[in-house]
Amino acid sequence: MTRRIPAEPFPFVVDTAALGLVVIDMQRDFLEAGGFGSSLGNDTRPLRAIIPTVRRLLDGFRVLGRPVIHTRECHRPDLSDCPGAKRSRGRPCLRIGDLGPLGRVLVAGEPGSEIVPELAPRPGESVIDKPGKGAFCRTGLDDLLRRLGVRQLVVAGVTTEVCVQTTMREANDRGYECLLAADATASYVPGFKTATLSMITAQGAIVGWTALTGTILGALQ
Ligand code: C5J
Repeated sequence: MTRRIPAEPFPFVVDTAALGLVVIDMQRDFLEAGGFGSSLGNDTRPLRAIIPTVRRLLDGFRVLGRPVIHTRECHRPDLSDCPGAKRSRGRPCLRIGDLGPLGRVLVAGEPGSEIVPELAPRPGESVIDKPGKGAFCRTGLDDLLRRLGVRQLVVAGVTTEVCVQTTMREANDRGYECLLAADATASYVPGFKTATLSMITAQGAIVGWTALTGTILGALQ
């Protein structure tokens, strides 16, 4: 069934049988004090503020019965998938792999790498662990989406200008169409979010579309 979702820069025409939801990195390491994000000096509150909206989007897709995919940015315990250039970047008080209040920073299986409890994946939902910022880089996401018959993505999560935008650009290059839920994504730096939404929709949706969660769910019902 085809639906028309009012969106920027123009309506997103969706084939509901080809639609999936991708929720990027809503992990304790990014959303809680003591995690990776706060170790880089960030205030985590803007990220925590979107939890109820992401939950609304998740619940909407669950009711629709469309595929839900969660991603987590994390590394193997031996850090063999973490380039030195990534580990050494910035001046964090904790580096990737160091032991912090949420366990080892950005390491799979540690408490900090888990998705916050309010948004915990349900049985049947896919979870993609990714070593990079983009969810297609060294993961099985492309294969998974093809298996599921998904060609159009609603995207949510954090942070807008890093992992969300990188994933949307990767998806775009692979032929997927992406609609970003503008109130279900956040950045530690609010100005970066605003700029990213503009970049995505510029030049006739060069990366994708944006719309509010209520608008998306309203059009899909
Ligand atoms: C960052 C992410 N910001 N999930 N990761 O390092 O955006």
